[in-house]
Amino acid sequence: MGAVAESTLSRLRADFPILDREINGHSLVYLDSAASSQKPRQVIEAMDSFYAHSYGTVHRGVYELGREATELFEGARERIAAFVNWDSDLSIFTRNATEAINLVAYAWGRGNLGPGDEVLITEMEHHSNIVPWQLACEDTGAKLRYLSVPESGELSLDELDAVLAEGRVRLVAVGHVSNVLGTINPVEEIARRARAAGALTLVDGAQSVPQMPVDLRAIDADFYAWTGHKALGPTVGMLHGRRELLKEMRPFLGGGHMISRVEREHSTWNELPWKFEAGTNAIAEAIGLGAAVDYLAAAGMDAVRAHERELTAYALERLPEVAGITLYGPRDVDRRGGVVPFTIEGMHPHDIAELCDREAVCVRAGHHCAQPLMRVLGVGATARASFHVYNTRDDVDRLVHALNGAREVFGL
Ligand code: 7TS
Repeated sequence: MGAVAESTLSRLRADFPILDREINGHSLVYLDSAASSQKPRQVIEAMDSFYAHSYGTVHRGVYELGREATELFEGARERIAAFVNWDSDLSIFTRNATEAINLVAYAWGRGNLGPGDEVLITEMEHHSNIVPWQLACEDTGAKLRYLSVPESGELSLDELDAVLAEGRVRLVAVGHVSNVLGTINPVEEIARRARAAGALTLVDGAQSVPQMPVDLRAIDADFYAWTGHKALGPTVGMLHGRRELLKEMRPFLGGGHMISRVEREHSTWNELPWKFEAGTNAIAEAIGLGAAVDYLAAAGMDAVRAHERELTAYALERLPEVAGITLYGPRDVDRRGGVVPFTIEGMHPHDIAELCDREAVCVRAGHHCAQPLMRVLGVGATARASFHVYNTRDDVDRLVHALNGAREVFGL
């Protein structure tokens, strides 16, 4: 199966101009797509063509360029919404996943949370899905609680049920795929159980939408946030929400574009989704993300997922050859996405990343914006390799080679 997946996608490598680069005399091995993915020429060309031939601002100009820009921009929104199976008027452009989560924490959180309420997150969240809730809880008197992450790296639905049964949780905010452990969380089941207990669910899909099929109607959460730059697109984010909630919520940011009528003392709001899009949008970025989802849809998200699964399995097989290495996250590749965190005894993760860089192997080192999880794992930092469509088994071999070389430099 793995061989099929790799041969299906191997032709895609040629679409990524950056992979032609050499660094320090070595061809580039980019293993940091969980931080941000590289871009295919189709995305670069869509943005370039917009700037070169159709540039104008949206929703305002009565002239041809304004009409073209609006069509390209709203057309991108429609295809992006369809890509995750959600309504386009309930799909809001944001700066990134972080802003999408903050939008909910401000516009829903401030209006609905209060003393006695609880927001439930997990110990494996990215800071983007922790800090906005800390601030919302501070402002409203609600309490922030965490589901624990055990050694297996997988959440316990029994623990979820036990906390929900106490009856105080108003919102469960959980990552779909962990950016550190790779764990694929059962968000459909979490949303179902939360709803049964009278709580809403927000899913942070920053790591899931780029690498696996995501069907928002099937997941049936109340809010779903993600970010384009990890999904082969530019720096723009998305928030998808349930109609009745978005209608009721106050706007997040005020300004142009999001209003219907402005009086001296108060205003009324534009229709969805524009009520939540204050100011001039990141127009070219939205168009670029439209091209990115077209690209991913053409590759086939089942094939993308199969490719990442295959590379993760291969990495989990080969990395233990490096002496002193510790791998983290679920062992079962059916339950984890394309990220592989690791530490090597006697070497700081930053030294690992720096020595890999000498061979043009890009891996991330640090706390991965998940400091509470690092404490649970009992480490200050890890190194992390992560994959996308353009990676190959050869990249994993190059990583293993670079790691063995790094150990030698350290005299290990
Ligand atoms: N949520 C998760 C699960 C993420 O992995 C990230 C980014 C974010 C939210 C934030 O995305 P942004 O576009 O709003 O910044 N994660 C990482 C990472 O793992 N390394 O660098 C960024």
